[in-house]
Amino acid sequence: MKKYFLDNGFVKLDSLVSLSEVEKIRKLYDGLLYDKKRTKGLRSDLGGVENTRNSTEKITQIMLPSSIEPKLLENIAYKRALNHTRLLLGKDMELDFDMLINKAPYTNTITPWHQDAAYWIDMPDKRAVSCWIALDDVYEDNGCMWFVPKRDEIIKPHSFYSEGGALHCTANTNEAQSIPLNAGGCTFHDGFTLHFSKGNITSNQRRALILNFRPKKMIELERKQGINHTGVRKRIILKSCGRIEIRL
Ligand SMILES: O=C(O)CCC(=O)C(=O)O
Repeated sequence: MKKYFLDNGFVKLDSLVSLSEVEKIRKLYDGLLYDKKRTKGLRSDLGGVENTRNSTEKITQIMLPSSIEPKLLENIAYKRALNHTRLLLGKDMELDFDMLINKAPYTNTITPWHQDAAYWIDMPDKRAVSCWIALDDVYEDNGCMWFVPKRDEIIKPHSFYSEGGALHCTANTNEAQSIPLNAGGCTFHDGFTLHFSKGNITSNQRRALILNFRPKKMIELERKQGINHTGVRKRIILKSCGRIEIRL
């Protein structure tokens, strides 16, 4: 797994947790998904503000769900994802933040091609792992993850795909691979890996819990700069290379 991850920038694990653990997460997850009050300030639509205005969320993102529902942290998924991450990138890796991303039924809204590092501040130690855990069976038609096997550690110029929504970049995606998973399976990807998902054209939710890990020292550095991943877009810096950096 480690060699595959280091060579390609992503790797899949067919089963991170059992269905009974998935069921426990789903209960807490749905409690947050359907509660706009408790999630206020941490919730947005990656499909863009246009959807929020119409009150139909297409891609619901809830940052730091475990800060509202600490029981999530007790789930074995967090421990197992951390253990795998440490095997992939080192013993100093820690949980930086978690988030929920849900694609509601028939919303058919893509998560555009992007690299996660485009959302983050530039850090001297660039190691990072996102563990994307499927809480439903996922496949192309409901929005499973796609990855382009990685060749380098360059961040491409990113811009907003839709007003107030997700970032995107243009890239050669000829070699992209879709990664269907059963509920309880997961993928791990690093901050430079290009990824995307199609819209959900099915009658069910596509629920994912995402755990982001980075070196302990880099988390301390972020916090010193006031970055705690609440999703509040505090500052937008246009870098000379054209890259947009959004502090989340
Ligand atoms: O769930 C999705 O559609 C996108 C997830 C993603 O971009 C991420 O986990 O970095």
